[in-house]
Amino acid sequence: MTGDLFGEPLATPGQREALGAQACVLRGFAGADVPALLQALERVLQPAPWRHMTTPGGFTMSAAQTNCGPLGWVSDRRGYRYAAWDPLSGQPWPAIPPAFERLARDAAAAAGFQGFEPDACLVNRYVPGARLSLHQDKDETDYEHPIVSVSLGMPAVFLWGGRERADKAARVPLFHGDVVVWGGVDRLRFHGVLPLKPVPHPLLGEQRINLTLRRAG
Ligand code: MD3
Ligand code: FE
Repeated sequence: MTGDLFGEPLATPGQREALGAQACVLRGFAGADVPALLQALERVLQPAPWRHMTTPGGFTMSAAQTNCGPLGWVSDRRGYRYAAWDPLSGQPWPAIPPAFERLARDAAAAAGFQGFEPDACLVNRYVPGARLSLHQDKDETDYEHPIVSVSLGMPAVFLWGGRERADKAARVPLFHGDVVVWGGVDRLRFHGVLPLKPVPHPLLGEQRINLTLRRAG
């Protein structure tokens, strides 16, 4: 089912799907905020444009990335880590736009995590064929805080695994406007994104953009 807001297809807003005891999809939760999020993203991209980072193993990531906030996630031959400076510009990352911060706080609260104050926002951009292989998010200082992820543009199939890499992963479709909140016992679950299929989105064309807000430091 789709809702339609200014010509943007959205998942039926207000539906909440549990992925685990402390992880849930808030369908269409970004709803009316989408234009403000995209405008704010344009301002982040001016000082901190998309780039393809290198993994410690020497591979180029298929998703392009950037960051905003006091800390940004970076990867290169030396490893994965959070850094206060953009290695491309040598400048601090741009600030987290208020529209991102508000949405993250509201979504976290709706999922039962009060008082979420992110200090890092990783932005991933997928084009057809781009993917994210199964991994855990373990570069943050404290796993007590939830993670809020906002999906924009083309749909993707999210892989939702278990606590061991070998655990069978469920496939969860994520649509434009969906917000996912993960925390507590589900914080260290393995997860990934299947290669994107080319299904152009009316607003964003052949791309999927994912905002991932975290408390990293
Ligand atoms: C599930 N990004 O950047 S949403 C990542 O769609 C990442 O771009 C995906 O996985 C994307 O690390 C997935 C974000 C996400 C983040 C943390 C999680 C999903 C998670 C932690 C535990 C379980
Ligand atoms: Fe992740």
